[in-house]
This record gives sequence, structure tokens and C-alpha cells, in this order.
Amino acid sequence: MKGWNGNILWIDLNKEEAKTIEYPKEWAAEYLGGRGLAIRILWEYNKPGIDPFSPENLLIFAIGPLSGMPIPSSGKLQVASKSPLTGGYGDGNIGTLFSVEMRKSGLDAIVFYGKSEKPLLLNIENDKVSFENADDLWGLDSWETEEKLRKRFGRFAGMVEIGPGGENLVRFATVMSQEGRSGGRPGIGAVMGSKKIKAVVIKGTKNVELFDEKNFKIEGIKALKEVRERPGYNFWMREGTMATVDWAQEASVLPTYNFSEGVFDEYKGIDGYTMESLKVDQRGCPGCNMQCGNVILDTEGNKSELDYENVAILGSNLGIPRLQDVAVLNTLADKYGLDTISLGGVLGWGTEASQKGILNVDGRKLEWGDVKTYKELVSEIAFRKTELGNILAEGTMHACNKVGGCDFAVNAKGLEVSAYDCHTAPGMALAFSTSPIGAHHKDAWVISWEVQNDRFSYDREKAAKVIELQRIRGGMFESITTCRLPWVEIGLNLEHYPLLLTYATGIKYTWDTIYDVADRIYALIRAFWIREFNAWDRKYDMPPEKWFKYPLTKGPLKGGRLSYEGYNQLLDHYYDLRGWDKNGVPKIETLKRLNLEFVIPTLEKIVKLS
Ligand code: PTT
Ligand code: SF4
Repeated sequence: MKGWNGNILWIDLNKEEAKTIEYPKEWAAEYLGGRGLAIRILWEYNKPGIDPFSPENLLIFAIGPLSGMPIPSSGKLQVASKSPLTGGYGDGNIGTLFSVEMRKSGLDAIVFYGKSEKPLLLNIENDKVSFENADDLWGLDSWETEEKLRKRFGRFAGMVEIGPGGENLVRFATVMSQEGRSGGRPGIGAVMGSKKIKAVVIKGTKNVELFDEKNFKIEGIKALKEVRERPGYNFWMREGTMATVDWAQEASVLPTYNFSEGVFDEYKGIDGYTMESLKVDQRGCPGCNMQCGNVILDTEGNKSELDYENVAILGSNLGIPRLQDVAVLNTLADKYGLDTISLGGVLGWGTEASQKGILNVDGRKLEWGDVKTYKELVSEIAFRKTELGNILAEGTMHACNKVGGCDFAVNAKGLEVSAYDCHTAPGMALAFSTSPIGAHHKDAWVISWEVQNDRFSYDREKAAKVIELQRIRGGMFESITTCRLPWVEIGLNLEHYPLLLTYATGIKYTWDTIYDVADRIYALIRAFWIREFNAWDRKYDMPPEKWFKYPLTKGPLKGGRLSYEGYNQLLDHYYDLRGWDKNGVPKIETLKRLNLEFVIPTLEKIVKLS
């Protein structure tokens, strides 16, 4: 098997034992790796219906055939599990040296199962695991943890860890690395905390075997060179994703006051140009030649790495007009290991609920833009130290089910929406609502295409565009497990990827075969949700009620909102194009075409298959 390592390392935390086992070769070709491999493992081995915090829930780290290789932006790792935030499939993509070292360790996935009684540091050398007591690390934030680990293991070791958010089972805690890389929005860090894993360190010393090394190298160098020569490269190096603030304001999609509006009067205080005037550093994932982490100093003098999502969701969405204030919340999220997007979502929902008199805890009233209170709340959430912090630590879906206010809880399937307001963007609303992990933009960022095209339509072409992007982004990039930004942001030619895959593995990958892999992964993830929910209905693919019920009150698109009739029509197109039935369940012929016959007996017991 060339291009893949062919092995999974299974780590039993109860017995403190590890073993490396080959996985079926056809899984590699049919699922590629990363997200694909993770869902295949979860379907095969995760016990249906379990509590995500139970020891039996598997935690998976996976890479793909292009991860860690000398090609553009390949230092990415997929972390996946059954999500404690949504109850369905959850994953995330984190830029970290862990990916590069894992690639050299002879492994394609690491699966953690069981639970340790005491805090653990797992130290992996190739596939040899030592289980070390981590009492001295438990309670430290992610930066402090990494600093200690770097002193011991050196600059070149791969490492990931959790902060107090993961330790205290905050449902949107993430896995952290390198002081600002964060992955696993749907609470994958909390699953790690439930197993008492504080950190995992890895070093690999093996050669990666490729099918056609010579041509792989030539193609990789060509792509790396092309990145630097793209016309948008210099501007990207100045602003990275931060340029999106001005664009989102212009397009009336900048989330403001808990997604009540799409414009923020004071957006200039948090935009890319302001960031440029404050920028002190730039960093990013390993081996990347278009590093996008823009660093400014927050109000406490900490270095804070900013991306559009963080800034919009913790800035305009909370009514905060000053970038250094936004940065301080962002720093705390990174240190505590909390997902910034869900954090901004839950603080926004909490503020609206407080303003409406729904959330009355300890007589505290939340106000838009109140940075001091927000800072206190981030730590109350991470440590679950007050009643209010404890409610918000559950995420918007669980919190509103408890106290009310679900009509303005801006999530899909329980995962908070990333930073694009969709009152006037039905295609992006569809992308959020059909994303396989809940509302994440990573699967289909259709909004820039939508704004330039027939923005307000609910037509078939729009549903087809969402699927095309899901195939490339959520299917291919999440599974080859490299960064998609060279293509998305500066237009690297996508044709490098089938070629690189073919040279790496010796299997001829074309766009047809890559799309089949992507469709297989989406259908299997859908089957996993159905198995976990023991039911399925199209209501799970509906966007937040707020975008239908409460129109925009400001800006050029004042009065804009989604239409139920239109959205249902768009969803019908989407299902039809995917070969799924009217309830969003893959049809038998679709499952057969994708070699997913093995899910049919399980699904037949839960839903009527057509
Ligand atoms: C991603 C999500 C994003 S998407 C952002 S900003 W973005 C938020 N970043 C967070 C952060 O930082 N700290 C924190 N505590 N929580 C955060 N939550 C949010 O997480 C990130 C980049 C970015 S920056 C994007 S778009 C791209 N995402 C990719 C992806 O999803 N897949 C892929 N193949 N390539 C990608 N490249 C880009 O990676 P999640 P990272 Mg992240 C401070 O993890 O769970 O997928 O959520 O991975 O290494 O931090 O890189 O404007
Ligand atoms: Fe990481 Fe940004 Fe480079 Fe992608 S472009 S690999 S997110 S630094």
C-alpha cells in the first residue's frame, strides 16, 4: 500500500495498552483518510446511541494521503468523535506539527477508547505509546501546557492538548495546538477531556512511501511555486481571512447583535485595515508558504492570532467595535481551549436572552459590547464556575432547551453558525444546515458565489453549487487532510490534487472518483446521524428560525429574511440532486451506488427507505 501507512493505532485507556492494526485496504481507496477514515471507523466500531462522554465513545485523530507532504499547506490533522454538542458526527481540522509527525510514524489514524482514572499525557514514538501521569499539567491552560511540553520534547515534536474547557466538559471545547490552532468545533476537546487525556505528543522517524516519488515531488514544487505567484498572494499575506470583514459588511452578511443584523455601524474598528495597523507578527500551520495567522497584541499585551470568523463572531456579533477587545476574548478562548465561533454564538444568544428577560441568573443583565462582563463569562464558562457560566457552557441548543429562547438560538443541529448572517443568503443557509457536523462554513462557503449571482433565488443551480463545494471542500480537502485555503483564497489550480493523489497512491483519481468518495462520506455521515438519533426528518436540515422570523431592521437589505416555502424548495432540490428522499435519507439505489449496502439493514430498522 503506497501513499497510505495502512495502520490504525488503537489506544485502550482503561488498560493502558496500545496496538497497531492494519485496516482494510479498500477503506483507504474508498474513503481516502481524515474525515472519510474517521466516519468509516465510527460506523464500524462506535456503539450506537452511547453518551458522547461515555468511555466507549471513540476519539479519532486521522490524517490523509497528502497530509504532511511537501505540497501547499499540508500540515493538517482531523479530530473526530460523536459530538457532545450535537449528538451526531463531529470533527474539525487543525493545523499542527502533529500531522507531520504522525505521517512519519507509520499511522493513518489513532483511536482512543475507554477512559483513564487520572490525567494522562500520551507520548507516542512511531507506534510505541507511553502513558504518563499528567497531574502537573491538568488545570493549566493550553499555552502553559504547550510551553511545558516544548521544554521537554523540543520544537520538532508534534503535540495537541486541551485547556480547562476540555477538562470541564464544555460542550464546545476544542483540541488545541501551537498557541492558536484550534480544531474540533463540536466539542471534540471535551471528548478528549472526558477520557482524561490532557495532551498527546508524537514523534515519527519512518519514511513515507509514495507510488511515484519523482512526479509527486515535481507536482508538489509546481504547486508551491504557483501559490507564491498568484496575483492575490501579497494582499493575502497582509490580511489573510481578515479582508472578509469589509466584504461581509458590504454584502450585509456581517453577523451583528446575535445575527439580528447583517451590518455593523462600527465595523471599521475591527476590519482588515485596522488589523494591519496593529499587526505585530504572522504565523500559521507547519510548512505553509501562505501563513494566515495575523497576530496583534490584545488589551493585556498577549499575542492574539486573528481570523475573520473569530473577529466577526466575537466582535460585531457582540457589539464590540475595538479589535484589541475582540482579541482579548480570542486569547482567552485559545488559552481555555474553547471554540471561538460557538463562544461568540452562545454569548450573543445569552445577551439577547438577557435583554428579553428570558435569562435571569443571579440578577445579572448582559449588555451588548460589555467587554468586561464577556471576559468574566469566558472564564465562568471554561471552568463552569457560576450558574450562568454553566448554562452557557452547554451551547445554545441545550441552553435554550433549558431556559427558552430557541427561536433566536442561531445553530444548526446544535452547532453554532459561523460568522455569516443568512437572512438574505438562502444558499449559505442551506450550506450551514446540510453541513455534516452542524452549522460550519467549512463544507460549503457558497456565500461569495451567491452574492455575485442570483442572490435571493432558491433554485436548483444553487443547490447544485452547494453540493459541488461540499464535494471539494468537505469531501476532498477534509479527507486528503490538507488546507483548502490555497485554492479558496488565492486560486491555486485544483487540478494539482487528483494528480498528487494519483502519484502518491498509484490509484488513478479523477474528479469523478473523488466526487464518488465525497458522496460516499456524506451519505455515511448522514447514516451515522440517523443511527444516533434513531429517527430522521427534514426538520434537522432547517436553518435557524431567527432568519425566517425576525427580518433585518437595518442596512441596504432592511426587511430581508428567508422564506419557508423557498427554503423547502431549495432543500428538495438538494435532496434530489444527492439521491436522498424527501426526508433527507439516502435512497437504496444511492447507497448501493456508493458501496454503502452495509448500512441498509441498520437504517431499515429506523426509517422507511425508498
Ligand atoms: C475552524 C474554525 C475556524 S474556521 C475559525 S477561524 W477560519 C475559528 N478559529 C478558532 C481559533 O483560532 N481559536 C479558537 N479557540 N477557536 C476557533 N474556532 C474556529 O474554528 C484554521 C484555518 C481557518 S481560519 C480556516 S477558515 C480554514 N479551515 C479549514 C478547514 O476547516 N479544513 C481544511 N481542510 N482547511 C482549512 N483551512 C483553514 O484553517 P475547525 P486551524 Mg480550525 C485562533 O478547526 O474545527 O475545523 O474549525 O484549524 O489550524 O486553527 O486553522 O476564518
Ligand atoms: Fe494554516 Fe492558514 Fe496556511 Fe491554511 S493557509 S495551512 S490555515 S497557515
